[in-house]
Amino acid sequence: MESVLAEHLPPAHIAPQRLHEAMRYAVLGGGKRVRPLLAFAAGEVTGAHIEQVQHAAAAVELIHAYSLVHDDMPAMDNDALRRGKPTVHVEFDEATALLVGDALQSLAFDILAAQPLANDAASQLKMVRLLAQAAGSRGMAGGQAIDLASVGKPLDLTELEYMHIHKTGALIRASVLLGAQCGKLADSTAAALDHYAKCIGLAFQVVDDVLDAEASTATLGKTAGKDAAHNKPTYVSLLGVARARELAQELRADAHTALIGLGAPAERLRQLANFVVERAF
Ligand code: GRG
Repeated sequence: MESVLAEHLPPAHIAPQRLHEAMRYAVLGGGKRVRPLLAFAAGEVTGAHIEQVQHAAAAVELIHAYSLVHDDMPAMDNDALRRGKPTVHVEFDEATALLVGDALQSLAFDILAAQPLANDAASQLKMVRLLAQAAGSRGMAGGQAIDLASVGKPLDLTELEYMHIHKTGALIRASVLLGAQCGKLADSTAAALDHYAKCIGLAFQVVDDVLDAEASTATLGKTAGKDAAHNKPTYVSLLGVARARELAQELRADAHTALIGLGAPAERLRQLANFVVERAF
């Protein structure tokens, strides 16, 4: 994944050098790469070629990287540390960070349009639209808008879940479905993968909330304890750490159940559900 991303990103010596340098800084050398791993694992279920999945995986990771760059900016979360490094607007400047996000998003769609990912043009167009919808106002960007509007407000569990299904879940779902769509995807498999993705998308966020409350800044590579400091509604603030951990386990069990009919090729998806719940960073 690292080499695929490095190849897709414009070289830092090509103009505009500072923007290209900042794009590479934002994407390379950090991050768990959970979304690409999900795409590769889902591709194994549908017999997709890795040479195709790698481009879909890169596109999703670029959208994710853009969202982190923008989320860290002063107008949003205003954070100075990401992936163990100064955030892009701190290392470069705010205007550059804004452009980095814009350019990473464009590059993601360039890749989806340019690389041969599916067996026919109509399927590939469907993939472009899937990512566009996952990233847009009815997906990740919309979830972020709800998040920004909810600071200091007492959300209930249903409202919290709605926000996270969009903010974090939409892109995780797109990672799984895009990887799967690089192969032959039957409707019944798509439904099972969709359910799996929804469960681990929520589990990912529940664990993120627990880690924000319990892990250290050094372990996370980003500022810990921000949710409580900003009076943000989270699974931990609503349920407490112990119940939030239980909920993550329940979501993992649901995710595993969704995979039962898919047999051995879904083993890596099973393992990734474990990773999402057991991760310490
Ligand atoms: C700016 C449109 C826009 C959206 C931002 C993703 C996001 C929406 C905000 C990030 C803030 C945040 C902490 C979200 C919670 C879960 C999450 C997405 C964490 C970061 O993802 P990881 O843990 O990060 O996969 P790495 O660095 O490992 O890739």
